[in-house]
Order: sequence, then structure tokens, then C-alpha cells
Amino acid sequence: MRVAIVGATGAVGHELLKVLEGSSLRFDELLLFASPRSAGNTLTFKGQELTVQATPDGAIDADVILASAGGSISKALAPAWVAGGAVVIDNSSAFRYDPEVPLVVPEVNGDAALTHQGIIANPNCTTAIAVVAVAPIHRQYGVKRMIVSTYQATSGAGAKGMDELLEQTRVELDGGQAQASIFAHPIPFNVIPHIDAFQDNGYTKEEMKVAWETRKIIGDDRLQISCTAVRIPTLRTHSEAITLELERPATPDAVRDLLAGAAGVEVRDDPAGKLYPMPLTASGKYDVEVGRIRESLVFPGGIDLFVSGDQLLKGAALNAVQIAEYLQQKDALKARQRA
Ligand code: A2P
Ligand code: 11C
Repeated sequence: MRVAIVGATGAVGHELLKVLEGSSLRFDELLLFASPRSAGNTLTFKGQELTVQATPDGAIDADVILASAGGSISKALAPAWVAGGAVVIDNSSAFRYDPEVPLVVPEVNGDAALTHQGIIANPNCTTAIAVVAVAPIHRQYGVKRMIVSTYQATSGAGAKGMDELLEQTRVELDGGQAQASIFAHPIPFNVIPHIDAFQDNGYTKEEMKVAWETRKIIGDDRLQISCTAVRIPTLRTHSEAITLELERPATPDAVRDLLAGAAGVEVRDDPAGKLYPMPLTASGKYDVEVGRIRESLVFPGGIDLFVSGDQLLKGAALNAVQIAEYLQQKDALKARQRA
């Protein structure tokens, strides 16, 4: 069984290597690919130095390809990878809205992965982190409307986004004026309500992704969702304030109990003890932290909550590896015959 990472040198790529080190996924060989700029560089996996190769134009001789080199690379190359016999788990948005491509968060709709025709899409990080908390509530109480405000880390823009936060913060602290390159405005000591391109309806693409993808993963087109997506000066954890209008009334205690038993969730909810989700505690963690669970003042029987989830882990690398693990557990991942 051969696993390949395309985009191995990026922020998500690094996390993929780390998550695979501790994963239950059984495989014999790991191949690393990135742009030609990184060819010949080495990355460490389980104490061994592996050499990064330039991503070829065509097929890759691997059984599973974890792709995280951006939408244009996936769009251009994934068909050739599939034609070559690989199962592609794609972290980009290139195929998420294709009805033939399952969009999967294993805790929520793992079985959808089994219907794949070569490509399985990994959701947008903001969506993946939200649905881990919202899906169990939806199953029990039926979510009618969902209003989300996000606090998104710079890692969503890749390693260069994280570098820009660190470098430009130093510039500001040294008395200089931060210059934006990756983000629309300087990110240090700022918040920017602009992630991805503005659409005709006034929402950004990131905001629309949360609506489209949540409906697809939860499997309910009636769900009404409105999102405001905001970039904040943190490194790698996205937080989200979520308001839910429910079909059947819930109590905060019942939701706390429900989420305490939900896969991929850590309930962190003791305001008197200053215990709630935060990037500080959620970064590097596999579980999504959920707290500030309270009855909505606007929707009687509805729920307000706050989540923090590591953007590079549940928002990207961890979810991708969990999809591969799920396929293998279901005996749906086979090594191909090689000469
Ligand atoms: P490289 O490091 O060689 O540029 P991030 O999201 O953190 O910016 O990472 C993007 C990842 O995608 C990196 O591993 C990067 O490799 C890779 N990448 C960028 N452009 C290409 C390309 N044309 N072909 C293959 N991989 C690419
Ligand atoms: C961000 N959520 O924080 C974006 C990054 O659709 O996979 C992920 C974009 C995507 O900038």
C-alpha cells in the first residue's frame, strides 16, 4: 500500500506527515510531492528522511493520494491520478460541489465516502469544524436555521499566511508599518471581514462554502445558513460563534450531554471556571472544543454555542487521514497489483 502527499511541504502537508505518524492507517510506503522548487528537499517521517519529488504532470504510482497543493493543481491532475488507479482525498474546493464526489467528515457522513468514484473531497476547514458540533444537534433536534460568525486563523491561507502574521507583527512592534501581501489588509492587531472573493449576493466565497458544504455533509438542503467569515491574527485554530434555531426545543444541559458523547468533540463549558473553547487550548488538538452552550435569546428552544478547532488538523490534515482510515476499516481501500 502506497500513500502519496501532494503539497507535502505546505502547512497542511506538514500536518499530514505528523498525523500519518500516529495514524492507524496501514501502509508500506509514503511518497512526497510538491512544486519543482522543493524537489530534492527532505522531510522527516517516523525518523526517516524522505525526499520530496516534483509533482509529475500525469499519474502517480500510489494507492491513496492526499492532495493539498491548491485547487488548480487538483483540478488539473486529479483525473490523471484517478485514471492511474489511485483514490484521491482532495483538500481543495475543486470537486466539493460535484454531485458525484462525496464531501466527507467521517464522524458525520463516513458512509458517503464508500460511494466515491475515485475522488473524495475534504471540506473547507470552517465547515468541518462546525459540523462536528452541529450534526449531532441536527440529528436530535433538527436544525432549521444556523447563523455563524467566524474567527479564522492565518493558517487558512497556508504557510505564507502564518509567516505574514509573524513577520508583520514584528514589523509593527519595531515601530514600522505592516504591509499586507497574502491578506487584503495588514493582519497584526486587526480583524478582516473578508476571506476569499466577494460574490454577487454580498457574501464571500468562504461564507457561501459554509452554507453549501454544511448542507451537503449533513444531507439536508432545507437548512438555512448565514455566515460572516472574519480573519483574525491567530496562527492555526478557527473559532466560530454559532446560533441554531431548532425544530424541537433543546436545553443547554441536554445539548452538553449530547455533545459529551459525540465523536470528535470535547465539551469545554464551565464559564464560572473560565473554561471555554479558545485557540490557545484547541491548537494541536484532534477534538473540536465546544462551549458557551446556552439557550438562544432570539430563538426559544434554540442554542448558542462557541467552537474552536485546529484548522490544520480537523480542518484539513486530520480529517483527510480519517477518511483514509475509514475506507480501510470498511475494507474499501486496496493496494493495486504492481509489476
Ligand atoms: P512548494 O513548497 O514547493 O511551493 P501552503 O498551502 O502551505 O501554501 O502549501 C502549498 C503546497 O502546495 C506546498 O507544498 C507547495 O509546494 C505545493 N505547490 C504549490 N505549487 C505547486 C505546483 N505547481 N505543483 C505541485 N505542488 C505545488
Ligand atoms: C481560510 N477556510 O481560512 C479557508 C481556507 O475551501 O479549503 C480553506 C479554503 C478551502 O482561508
